[in-house]
Amino acid sequence: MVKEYKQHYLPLSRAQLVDRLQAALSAKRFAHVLRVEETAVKLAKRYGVDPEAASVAGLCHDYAKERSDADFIRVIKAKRLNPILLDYGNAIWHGQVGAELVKDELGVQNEDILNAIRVHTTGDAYLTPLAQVVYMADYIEPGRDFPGVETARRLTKQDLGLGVAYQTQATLAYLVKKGKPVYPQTLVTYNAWVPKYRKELK
Ligand code: DGI
Ligand code: FE
Ligand code: FE
Repeated sequence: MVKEYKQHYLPLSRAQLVDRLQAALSAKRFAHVLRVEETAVKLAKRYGVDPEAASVAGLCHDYAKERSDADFIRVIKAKRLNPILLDYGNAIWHGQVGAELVKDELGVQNEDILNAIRVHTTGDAYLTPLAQVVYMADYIEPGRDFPGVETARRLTKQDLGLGVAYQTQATLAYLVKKGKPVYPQTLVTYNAWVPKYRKELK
């Protein structure tokens, strides 16, 4: 576990950051965020990523999840983010737009951390090792229970990129099955990661 931060990724101690998250989130989501942090730190140590960056990104990844649609729409317009975001909703906004709230309200400046938060739901063609760690920690944290989660945990331990490919394939299949709108970046992630790992995913 990361107890106190030695690096200044944000102007808060870990304890202060945890308090801010507790105030911003339901008890259930707050507990999820703590489990994602723990899982992200473990994966970070395994894969040579800075555990403090993994801690900050894991804690902050769902910071904005309970914000109103009006808050997100205001940020999309004020910061002139990609207007196609307006065709989506909270599922996409809490990461892509939520990263802006993490920067402005929590004071996180590190671009790798902000980007890992931005892409934690959709992925991207290129994902830094930290972004891969957060994407996978969110999916396999010990509170997750869905068909395939054990496979996801095993593959992620074996090869981080293979875990990314597994989650990306499963998420796209789920969205298609449910007839949900696919954010273009989610398709970009699929094309970049899934064919490359096709043989190991069988
Ligand atoms: O915020 P969490 O629930 O912890 O996890 P998350 O940020 O990975 O969100 C997962 C949800 O987001 C899951 O229900 C699938 C959905 N999602 C992922 N990609 C897309 C998407 N929803 C839509 N509509 N379009 C996408 O491209
Ligand atoms: Fe999320
Ligand atoms: Fe999450």
